[in-house]
Amino acid sequence: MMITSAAAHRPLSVDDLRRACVAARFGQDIRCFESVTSTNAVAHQLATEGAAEGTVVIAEAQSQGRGRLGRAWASPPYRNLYLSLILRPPIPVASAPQVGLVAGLAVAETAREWAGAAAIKWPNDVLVRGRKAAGILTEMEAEDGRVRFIVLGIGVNLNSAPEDFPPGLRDKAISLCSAAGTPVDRVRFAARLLSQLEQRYDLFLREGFAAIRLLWESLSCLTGRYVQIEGGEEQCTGVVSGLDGDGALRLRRPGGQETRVVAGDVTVIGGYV
Ligand code: BT5
Repeated sequence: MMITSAAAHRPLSVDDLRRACVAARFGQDIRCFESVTSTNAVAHQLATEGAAEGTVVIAEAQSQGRGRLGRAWASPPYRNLYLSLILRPPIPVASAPQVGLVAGLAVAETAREWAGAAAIKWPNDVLVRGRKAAGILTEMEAEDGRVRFIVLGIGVNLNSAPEDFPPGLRDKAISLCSAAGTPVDRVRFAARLLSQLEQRYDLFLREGFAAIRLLWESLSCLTGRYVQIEGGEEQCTGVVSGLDGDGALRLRRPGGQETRVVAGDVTVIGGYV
């Protein structure tokens, strides 16, 4: 795909994003900022004030971009996509993690349009050539056992060069531009992502997680891999056999028994070669 680097470095604007956006609901209301602490923090505030499902917050830079468990998300300015989407799914709290998996599928599918080899690493990282190109942070507010709203925070490395990342991340992170060898038009990417997110989210609401599971598994880079799980309830190793009906990771332990993992960080033993 030939994209001029002028398009890749065009500043993000609400007008351009709205014009490019073909999703029916996601992105109809877009708030675009030069710099914020975290797009998730801004979206959370808007959701608390009653912002509608589909409202999107985008920033050129984040001073406190965050990952899971208080980790930081490196957010160099003007190169990438830092986006938060407000969702109000009519689902019980226990099903909320599935929304993160739905998002991981949509991000990976969109990334594949630019960098063919993108894969999903449970729960919802997107990797290209074994390096992380995108991460997702799902933050939820609940009421009476039901989801009140979810803020879906998505960071995608689109045009970062290796030197834009902190030194400790340079051998772990990658941008789609580095992978594909051509700059990524950020407006086009954001519009495609919102459209894909809406399509997969609607499928999930209509038909349940079963409709997502096989699509997700077809893009998983973990199935059949020997992995170590850290955090969550226990630390363990085993071979990934797939995704359970509710989105938990199924693991065959060295003794042969099957375990379900509902939370934690996965490391592939021996890497991705
Ligand atoms: C995530 O957390 O991967 C979720 C990242 C979500 C970021 C988005 S940006 C828009 C929205 N607003 C926010 O404030 N956050 C969301 P986790 O699985 O905990 O991974 C974090 C780890 O990924 C870090 O500890 C680093 O090792 C690595 N990392 C940090 N920045 C990265 C980057 N830009 N690219 C690749 N890896 C990165």
